[in-house]
Amino acid sequence: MAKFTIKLGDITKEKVDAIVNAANTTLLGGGGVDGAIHRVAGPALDVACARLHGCPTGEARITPGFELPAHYVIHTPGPIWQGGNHNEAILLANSYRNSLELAIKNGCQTIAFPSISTGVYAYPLEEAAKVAVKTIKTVLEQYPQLEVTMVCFDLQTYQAYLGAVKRK
Ligand code: AR6
Repeated sequence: MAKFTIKLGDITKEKVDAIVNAANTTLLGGGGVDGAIHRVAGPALDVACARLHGCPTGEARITPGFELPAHYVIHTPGPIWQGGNHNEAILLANSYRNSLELAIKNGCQTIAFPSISTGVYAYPLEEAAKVAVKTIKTVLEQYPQLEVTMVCFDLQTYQAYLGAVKRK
């Protein structure tokens, strides 16, 4: 049976096959979790990302994890919240689903996600958690070997994802 866990923590410390990065469409790094991942992975990640020449919102790209404990980093730009009528929910679901599918294609079984789009990109937390949990659970039904963890950086985020799991 697939495992789905919500935890509080720092995703750069996760010893998993792949961590997901809440990136931007340039893939050239930024603040938030993206900045933290690039700092710990080291400059080789910047070089690998530059070679990818960006990524459209909702799609995903893979690189090695370099100095991170995770083997791979999967980079996905989530949607910027623009009020909710700009395909935000579909694009956010695409980010989760495409990241999982790319991880599976690369033989990953253990995958950790941050809360995509709920920081700088201002996606309302409760709504984002609902989309994330629903999308991850749907993929997990087809892939019983997977172990997916949501790594929440603060208590409010942790509680929102726990709530979304309970309500499902
Ligand atoms: N581990 C886990 N989660 C973290 C960590 C960490 N080390 N650090 C921050 N978070 P954000 P976005 C949480 O803003 O909204 C970047 O500049 C954070 O508390 O990182 O998708 C990119 O380059 C929040 O809950 O990502 C883009 O330009 C969550 O990660 C833009 O920000 C996401 O917040 C993407 O914005």
